[in-house]
Amino acid sequence: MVLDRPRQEAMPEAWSRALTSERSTQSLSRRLRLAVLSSILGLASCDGGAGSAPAARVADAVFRPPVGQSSVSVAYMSITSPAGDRLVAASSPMAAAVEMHEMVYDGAQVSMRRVDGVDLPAGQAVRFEPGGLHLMIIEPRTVAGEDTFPIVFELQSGASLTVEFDSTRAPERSGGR
Ligand SMILES: [Cu+2]
Repeated sequence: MVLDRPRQEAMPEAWSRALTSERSTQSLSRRLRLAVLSSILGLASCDGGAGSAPAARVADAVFRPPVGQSSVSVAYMSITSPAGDRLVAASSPMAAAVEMHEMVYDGAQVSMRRVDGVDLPAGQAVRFEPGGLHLMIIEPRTVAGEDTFPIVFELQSGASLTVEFDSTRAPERSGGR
């Protein structure tokens, strides 16, 4: 997990500016939200280069190790893009492939299928979670002692985003994909 320290140090200044501002309370709340947002953004590392704003914010990034002999595992997250964008690809240096899947409910039948991309409406959290959208990791190479698993996302805007998923949780038991 990469912490963006300059961003975090900028927080108190943003707060004091917000608190001394003579503008409307709407402006105040917007400034406060920006200050809180900037502290959260530090949780996801980004390939966008030093100083540029991350293309999207990722929270609750959890990688579930494969169960038993399975060569496939699953990962979940919540992703929010400040501007309208679209996830168009996912990969990992530690896996043969990463696919975006959705669950399909047809009467009593439940199956999953691969999707080409996932829309990210501006400012709206899109959740990858059990029973819905999820990330399917094909042939993950997990390393003993490592507590994160990297997944790289490509966005339609051209940005790419590297997220370290927490891999310390227990394997998914069954049916959650
Ligand atoms: Cu799947």
